Amino acid sequence: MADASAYSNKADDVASVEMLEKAGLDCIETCFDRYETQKNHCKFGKEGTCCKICYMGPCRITPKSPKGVCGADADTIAARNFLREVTGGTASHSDHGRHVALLLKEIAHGKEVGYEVKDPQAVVEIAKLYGIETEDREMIDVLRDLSDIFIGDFTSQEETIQTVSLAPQKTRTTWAGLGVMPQGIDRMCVEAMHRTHMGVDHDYKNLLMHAFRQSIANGWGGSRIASMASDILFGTPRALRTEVNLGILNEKNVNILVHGHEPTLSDMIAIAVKDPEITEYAKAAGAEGVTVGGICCTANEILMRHGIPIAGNFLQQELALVTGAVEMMIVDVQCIMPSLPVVAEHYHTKIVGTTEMAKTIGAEAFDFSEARAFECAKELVKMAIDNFKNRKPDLVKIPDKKETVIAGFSVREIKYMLGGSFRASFRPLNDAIIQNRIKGVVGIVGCNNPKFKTDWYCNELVKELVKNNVLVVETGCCAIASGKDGKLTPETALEYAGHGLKEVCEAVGIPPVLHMGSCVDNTRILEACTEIVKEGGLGDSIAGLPAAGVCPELMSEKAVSISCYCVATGLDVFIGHPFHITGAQNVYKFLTEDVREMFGASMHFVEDPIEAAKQIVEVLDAKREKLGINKKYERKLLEQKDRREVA
Ligand code: SF4
Ligand code: MSK
Repeated sequence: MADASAYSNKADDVASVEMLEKAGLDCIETCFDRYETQKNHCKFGKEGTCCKICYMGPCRITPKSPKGVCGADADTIAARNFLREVTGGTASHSDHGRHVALLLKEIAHGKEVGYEVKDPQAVVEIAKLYGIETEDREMIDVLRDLSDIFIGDFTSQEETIQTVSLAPQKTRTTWAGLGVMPQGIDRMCVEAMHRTHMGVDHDYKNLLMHAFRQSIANGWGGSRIASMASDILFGTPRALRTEVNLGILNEKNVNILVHGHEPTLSDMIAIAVKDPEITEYAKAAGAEGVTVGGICCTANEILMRHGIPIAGNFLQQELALVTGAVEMMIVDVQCIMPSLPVVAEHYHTKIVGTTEMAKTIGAEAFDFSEARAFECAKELVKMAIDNFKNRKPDLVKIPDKKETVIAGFSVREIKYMLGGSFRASFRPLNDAIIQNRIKGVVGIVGCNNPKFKTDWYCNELVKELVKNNVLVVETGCCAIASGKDGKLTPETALEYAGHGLKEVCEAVGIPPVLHMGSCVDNTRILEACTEIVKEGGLGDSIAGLPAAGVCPELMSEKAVSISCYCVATGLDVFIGHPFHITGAQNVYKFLTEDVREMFGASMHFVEDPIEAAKQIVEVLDAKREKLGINKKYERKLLEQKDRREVA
């Protein structure tokens, strides 16, 4: 018999706990069980002092053997390992961006690709950022120039990538002075692999500076391109209301989950399920309809643009299958656990892989053709409906737990919410920060990790920050965590908010925690910071803003790259547990202290969320002090006239 109390230590939301109990009863092994068998982690791996990049090794650093066979010490080894992690993150985000950019390029060149531009206004707005002429030109011609720039940023050999020009001037001057302006994204990744090959770059500082340079090519390159190209293709998100958690699954419907990161197919699935033919097909199969839900960042992508509900975040991917009510899980790239087909086998769920480069043993491979995207999407939905008859009713249990969320906060939408359609701007936010109604802005991003009670760190931190009048912006699995915790609606979240933040959010009509998208969309946070700088009154660089980043439950290499580009941009980053660098004193000191001299920010590893909140508030206060705006906020009841000014 399952021990319920043991499971309640694993996750902060009751739906996950309920499914963990069911998994126990169904004899299903999940990542939570596997973590128990793996948790005595190898000391050398954890501390970053194991090297296996050549066949004289593997070498491990100990007090008795402080050097590898080649003579590399702990700092060289940990820095090389760290740079390779950053490379994994940069490559993943950027390859995602390349995929969408290539699709745009094909559209711009008149090819039949099964997609069209959903947001022509975004083409013009973004083209202007790059200085592309837009007056009296056809949108398609502008798009051709823009997509050439996007693709050029991947392949450029000697020129600095053009997307970096979207960063504030002072930030770019800092980078140029430090020699970390990135050339082509592909080159940055290849160079990292070369530098970390046996016998090349041995200076930990030189290696780590390349990690920052390459991460800039991610945040201010590949990821930024991914978000912009996706907005053009699939539409720039607008605020919308939907639901989150496993309770979005419907026992009477055919349930389809989309999981991964790339929106190309999932966006089409969201459209296909609305086709009346699909509804009829589902009814003929004995279901009342079709429910599409998302897991991880594919979920965030289609939530932001279609209001498709989210079933769960990273650590809920197996648990969603344990409901026994999922007919099909369609997976693309990143954060897909190879265990899914094994879990699915116990139920009736089909796991379908749709990407040639990402295959999982036991998953059905579906040949997704972008040129026939809509037909493919319909075909997949019909396959899921056909599987409805195989559902095992005695294995079905859907937790009765879901929360309402408001999401869709692109930068354009935030501007609109703050100022309305005629004077959309960040001015009201800047003023609220200057007046100390809002202490600052903190981005909480990233994953879940079974090393933590799922979502707990994020949820505690959010409450504490909001209480301290900090406006929180979120992406990725943390945004899903806050949604499950009821923090993405003004109604529930504002009860935790400090007076100043509450007043502003009430006047504007937004929650104090804004969902800005998937993990690749962290660049929307950089974009928002740039807008704040441009708006004026808060200094001339992102490093000077009362703003910071947090990655509570670091899991993926992408989060390591994200942390680097945030620090390089001047945002202090708080991480819930250390990177694999603790065995290398100089590397640790470089990332947590020395970089502050260069970028005006550093990394902080803080394992307790309340302590993290305290330190974050100190960082925000210090930045406010420097800006000369750290005056006490005097609370006064707002008259109608004042409310209009805030809004
Ligand atoms: Fe060992 Fe040096 Fe080879 Fe690494 S590069 S495995 S430290 S000999
Ligand atoms: S899905 S990278 S667990 S945020 Fe983007 Fe979530 Fe992290 Fe994957």
